[in-house]
Amino acid sequence: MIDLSFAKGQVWAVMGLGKSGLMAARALAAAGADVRAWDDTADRRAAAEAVPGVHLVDLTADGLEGAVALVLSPGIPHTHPKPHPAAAAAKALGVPIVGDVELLLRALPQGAGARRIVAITGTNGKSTTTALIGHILTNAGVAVEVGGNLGRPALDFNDPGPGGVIVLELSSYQLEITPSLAPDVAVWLNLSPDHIERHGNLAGYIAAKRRMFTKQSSTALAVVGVDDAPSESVAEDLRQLGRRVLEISGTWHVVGGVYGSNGVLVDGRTGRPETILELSSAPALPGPHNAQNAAAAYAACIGLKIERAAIISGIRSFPGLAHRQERVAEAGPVTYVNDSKATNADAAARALSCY
Ligand code: UMA
Repeated sequence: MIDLSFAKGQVWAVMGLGKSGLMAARALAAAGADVRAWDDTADRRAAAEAVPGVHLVDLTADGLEGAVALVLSPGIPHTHPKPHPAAAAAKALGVPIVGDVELLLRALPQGAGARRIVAITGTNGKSTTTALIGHILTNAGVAVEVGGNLGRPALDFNDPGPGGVIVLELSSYQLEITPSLAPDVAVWLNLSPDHIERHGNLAGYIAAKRRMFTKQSSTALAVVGVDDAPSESVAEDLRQLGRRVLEISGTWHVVGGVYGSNGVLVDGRTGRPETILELSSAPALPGPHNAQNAAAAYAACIGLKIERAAIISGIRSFPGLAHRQERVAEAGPVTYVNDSKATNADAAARALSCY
């Protein structure tokens, strides 16, 4: 669990007691904060009641007075389709709304010995790319913590220590409530319409995702997939701002970038494209969308100065994710594949296109 001792003696409010909220309440209470927590579901409140130092207070009424911030679970709306009553109350009182990842970032040491942050977003492929980067780094002997939207809440991490890396999958919901985010390597995979009900329209969804880059320094690296028009605009805008951009693709040759094309992963950064590996040697990464994921992971790890040989061996030995292109059985000529982690039609289409 992350040490949140900066919050000792302060009043913090936590709305939503699912995976991320319950962990936030636990971590704040363990640090000696006065934690006021609430969930609209009685079962979830009961789970929190057992945690020493966590007080159940209805945050939709007057429980927010004096709170440093409201830690809102990512699945709870604060703008569209309409703000949850606790979020509306926080806005009325001027109490900032943050997410659990914000608490993680505030807890980590800054300056010399700062932990390196790799953040991954995009409509599809985030979980695979996050897990793949984590696997490559572990394989290369780097101390690493992996999670976020992938499933393991950020405050469940252990501090990887100086030189360690934190790899975070971030959804548009999380990006909206993580104002301190300034990743050393930011990975943007792709963009297609999703979660429109939560962001009002496509522009709102894109704006939430773009928060990935808002506070990145000019020395940090932005890895951007350019296989769709909105993502190409992101790369162009970042270049105009003077940011370090490394373009990636799963389908076509990107001049100066990293790409998977015709079954091979190619590093074209020097202008003289070099073949990195045959993608068939990475059995857990079939199809063009996984070529993009492999290109993104390669580019991110190059940005972290990992040896190329270690990256290649990590891509090859990646075991894949459960429920994502997972071969579960073969019966005669029929192979059964579990891809139930696909959360939208586009993701399911990408998976089917491999066969
Ligand atoms: N709740 C209320 N009132 C409401 C709505 C919800 O009290 O009006 C309560 C529920 O009763 C529940 C809690 O809030 O107890 C749920 O909060 P949550 O939906 O934020 O879920 P968590 O369990 O905290 O899981 C969250 C992420 N969920 C969402 O973003 C919806 C998980 O991503 C993430 O793995 C987890 O934190 C750990 O970081 C899941 C997801 O579906 C996988 N993400 C979306 C996606 O990938 O498309 C964005």
